[in-house]
Amino acid sequence: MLRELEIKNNRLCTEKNTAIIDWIDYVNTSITYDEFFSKYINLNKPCIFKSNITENWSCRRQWNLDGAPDFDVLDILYGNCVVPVADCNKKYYNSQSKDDMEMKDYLNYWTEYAKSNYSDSMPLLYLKDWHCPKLFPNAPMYNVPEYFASDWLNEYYIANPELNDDYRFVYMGPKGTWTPLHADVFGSYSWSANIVGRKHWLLFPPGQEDFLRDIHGQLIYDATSDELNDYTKYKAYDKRALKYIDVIQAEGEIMFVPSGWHHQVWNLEDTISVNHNWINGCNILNVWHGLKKELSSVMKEVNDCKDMHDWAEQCQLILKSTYGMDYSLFFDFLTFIAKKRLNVFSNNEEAISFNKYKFGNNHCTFDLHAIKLVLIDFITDMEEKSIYHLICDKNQGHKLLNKILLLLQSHYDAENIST
Ligand SMILES: O=C(O)CCC(=O)C(=O)O
Ligand SMILES: [Fe+2]
Repeated sequence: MLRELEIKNNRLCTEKNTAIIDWIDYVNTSITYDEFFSKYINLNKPCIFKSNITENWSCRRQWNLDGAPDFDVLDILYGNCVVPVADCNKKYYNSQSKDDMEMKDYLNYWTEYAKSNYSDSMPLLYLKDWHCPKLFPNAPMYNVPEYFASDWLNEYYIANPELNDDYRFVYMGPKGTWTPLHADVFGSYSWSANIVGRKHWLLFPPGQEDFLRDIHGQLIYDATSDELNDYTKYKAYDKRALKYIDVIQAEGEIMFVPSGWHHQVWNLEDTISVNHNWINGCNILNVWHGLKKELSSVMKEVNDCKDMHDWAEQCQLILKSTYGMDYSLFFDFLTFIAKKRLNVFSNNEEAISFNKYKFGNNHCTFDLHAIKLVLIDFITDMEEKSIYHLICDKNQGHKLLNKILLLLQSHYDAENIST
């Protein structure tokens, strides 16, 4: 039985409140879907869900033995998997150096490291961005809470398994492992649930990261580093003016990280978390603006080769390899979500998420409205850059936009008649 998720207001609020907030709300499961959608997702404000939200997740019993990771169970379940592991003491560009490892070797390292009392002489290894839920689709270890169900990114990848990707991850690491300052991929949101242990978060409202850039515009790697006090390098840094949230997330709690908020995270003890990155109608414009900006800077970078016959294609290849997304993928993604929502009205189909939820008509209209706004600017940008025909075979961009416009118009007409 699918649970219907509906929102009251079907138009996107593009006027986000720009007041800088430096506190965080705690919410619990008595908040309705609509309330969470309008107060936190749409206004792009962080919050923490109290721990009862995860109390029925099977991984909270399976992976957790009296508040510590159950290494024997993890070894039995996942020992033979190859997992991505970062070395927290090795900086690689503005991130950590990463390698693959067998899970059993990682677990051996972890138990040895704990036995050594977290000795500085051993490496500090953090298993992160592991696509565990994709690898074990038939052994669901958690339920995606309804609040995070409007997740176009995972809806797209779960429905297209041939693409072999998604944004559902497990993180695990000993006390002291950490993630340097960053904002999430493509301007997505994230939610992160602690299955074992606690995390310390610093969250910076959008714009505050500019105080943490050096004179070349490069973001500092560690927001707590003394280097920030070097005025010749970090001219914009002003300790007293900087606004941020400093909070500890307890076991079982879920952190909602809004789009474009920079953050830095430490595991305060041996910790395991589940984390999704997600995109929906409230942040798709941010995602689009990020992609557009990135292509413009790629084009600028390789401007001296502009005479090459396949210059535009090469720019897309660079964009895909450095940013993880190019215009064709973005267009395919938008088309997929738009068609799912259009089919609700034209074919009486259901728009389903995580096999558990379906979106109500207002929600689908809201989604289509957001896609319309993006598509108009996307098509203009492609036409200006003379790449429309490269990305949109058979005029698909305009055709999709027309379908959306027709549907929305018929809706608004119906609304006006009934009011
Ligand atoms: O838990 C971590 O180490 C990083 C989590 C994170 O960056 C996120 O959830 O967006
Ligand atoms: Fe993140």
